[in-house]
Amino acid sequence: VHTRDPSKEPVTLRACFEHLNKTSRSFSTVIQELNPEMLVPIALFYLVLRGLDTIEDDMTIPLEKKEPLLRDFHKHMKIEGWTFKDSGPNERDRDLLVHFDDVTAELNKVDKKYYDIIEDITIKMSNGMADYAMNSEFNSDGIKTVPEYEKYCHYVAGLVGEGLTRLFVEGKYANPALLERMYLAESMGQFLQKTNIIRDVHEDFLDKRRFWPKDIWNKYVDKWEDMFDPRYRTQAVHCTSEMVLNALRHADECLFYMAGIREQSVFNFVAIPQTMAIATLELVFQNPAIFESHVKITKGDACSLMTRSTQNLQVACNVFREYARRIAKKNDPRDPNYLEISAACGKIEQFIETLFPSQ
Ligand code: PS7
Ligand code: MN
Ligand code: MN
Ligand code: MN
Ligand code: MN
Ligand code: MN
Repeated sequence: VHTRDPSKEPVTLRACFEHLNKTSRSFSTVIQELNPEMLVPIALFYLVLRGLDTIEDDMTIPLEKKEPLLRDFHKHMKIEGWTFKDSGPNERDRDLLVHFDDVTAELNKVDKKYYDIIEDITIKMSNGMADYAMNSEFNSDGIKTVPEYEKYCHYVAGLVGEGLTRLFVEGKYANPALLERMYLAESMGQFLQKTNIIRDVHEDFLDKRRFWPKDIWNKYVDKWEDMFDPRYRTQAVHCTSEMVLNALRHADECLFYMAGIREQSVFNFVAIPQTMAIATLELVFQNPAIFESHVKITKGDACSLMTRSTQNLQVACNVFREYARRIAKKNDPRDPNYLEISAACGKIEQFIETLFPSQ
């Protein structure tokens, strides 16, 4: 459809797309399929936030350095030639920060109406990340309550949803009514972030990081380490059910949000990560493997989800319904969350029925 012509691009923009490919996550592909108007602003928005997240995730940067680095990131990204070379050697996207001058050079060319949105979200996210980094340092208990957990997800993902929505509306690719219902964009981000936090539980444990709120896991085990002890597998799986239940509650608002998208490439960009997320929730549900390894949906499933997320809302809804049914089928009456999971799956199906009545 829309194809870039790298030979006509400035070297710094070409470099930005190479950085995007090297981050090699699900997003880089869907971003590059975006329409020409949204392509560069959203690619740069991604690289800015990826750079910010690389600093947030880096446990080798002492907090007294990390805090100002995060809080001043919106100033750094304005400075032509700014780079950061002190990421830990094992940081996955270290190279992006070493060559961040490619990003700053291109950001300075972005239309002001888009730049201001990127800047505003960067300021809010970086301060939120800094607050949490400070808190986990001084309060070894980390995230305690569900509202605290959701506030963290707001900073690192809900705000991305807000920024993207403002960009889409500015470009006339989404219904402006979404601006008056920003909680829908928030749900889009929460759904992705919560799924990521559930799936990455073991990897984050090895990194000595915990995002699951104590008020949830402490109902099942006394100490966080017990979640990874094979003797407590049943409790850990039941705890996962409560986390999955909490995430599933966003599903209907995600579908409602997607109804507000007015252009195919933007629809694909928002829908693919969401269908991947519900498939991932189904994969982690009742699955003890998440406590010892990195689980991932298969290439085949990912492929079929891609196809089914790039048709229209009705097809995407069918994907949601299918996975909601699979979750309901796997649901175990011995699980303390059984009734609520069952109700949540039913609610998703009902919501889809109101959007697209059968017969
Ligand atoms: C600007 C496309 C579409 C309305 C880098 C996209 C980490 C789960 O933690 O690498 O490294 O394991 O898999 C994306 C809403 C955010 C939320 C967030 C910027 C959707 C930095 C993304 C993405 C809102 C904070 C995946 C939530 O990272 O995780 C652009 C609408 C970045 C979105 C982080 C995580 C994304 C995430 P990790 P990943
Ligand atoms: Mn992070
Ligand atoms: Mn990360
Ligand atoms: Mn993660
Ligand atoms: Mn991971
Ligand atoms: Mn990690």
